[in-house]
Amino acid sequence: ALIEAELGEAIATGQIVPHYQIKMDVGSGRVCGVEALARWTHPTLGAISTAEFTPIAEGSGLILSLGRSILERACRDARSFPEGIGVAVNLSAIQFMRDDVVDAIEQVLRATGLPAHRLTLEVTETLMLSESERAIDTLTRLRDMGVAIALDDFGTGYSALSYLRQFPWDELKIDRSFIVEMETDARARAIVGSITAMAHELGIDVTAEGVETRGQVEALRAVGCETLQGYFLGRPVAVADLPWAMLEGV
Ligand code: G
Ligand code: G
Ligand code: MN
Ligand code: NA
Repeated sequence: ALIEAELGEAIATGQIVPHYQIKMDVGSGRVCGVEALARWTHPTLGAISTAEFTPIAEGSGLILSLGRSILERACRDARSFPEGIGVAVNLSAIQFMRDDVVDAIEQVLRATGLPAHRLTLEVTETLMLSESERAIDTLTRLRDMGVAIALDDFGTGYSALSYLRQFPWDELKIDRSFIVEMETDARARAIVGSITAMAHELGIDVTAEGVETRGQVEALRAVGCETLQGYFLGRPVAVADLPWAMLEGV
């Protein structure tokens, strides 16, 4: 109850800001992008879990101002990132289904001066469950603007292969639940390898999420997955703490 009451003010006063988790290119060991993840530091309660307040934001409509604030800050921060490094921002289905979503994103890009090609929007397949034609139309307009579109949490939910056929995703993010089993389960390795091969065949980049061990890095390298994200590479950190140097020995 406290959270709900304070969420609006927290958004307005900048208590909730994006932190960033790096993504690494497995071939070169270089940072190749970052994902923005909302973090709330409450003045007296300290850190409040994103998994806790995001559903409340979605249930109360505050997700619109929260989403806008995170997107704006992420685009502004990204202007100071090294050449070629873009930022990925999660877009909730509620934000996405607004009539003005394309205009709103265009406006943020204009206001912050971030070139569209340095922004990736991460969406989940829940968008496609209802009104999929409208969803595809919106995704197409965003992509035509130059924004990259990633399908997040792939492998959870229904993951109908038709989603891969219906839209030219730029990136597919394989859910952590598959990655965590890769060292011990040949079936998980086969699934991740097959998803990766299929995505590449379709011209889609693949990111493995939730990489926590060196063994997982090796297993992902072996199946040809080129981009890794997870605690093994780095936890989400404040913008000032982002490590841009090449990751040694990964
Ligand atoms: O980073 P973390 O585990 O705390 O995130 C929990 C969930 O909240 C994840 O599903 C993540 O995608 C989502 N999330 C984090 N930041 C944002 C955001 O800025 N916007 C939206 N819509 N979801 C976010
Ligand atoms: O839903 P989405 O994929 O956007 O959310 C990513 C979530 O996963 C964030 O909450 C982020 O903090 C979390 N995360 C990132 N890397 C790891 C990891 O290596 N292990 C675990 N358990 N969670 C991770
Ligand atoms: Mn995500
Ligand atoms: Na994800």
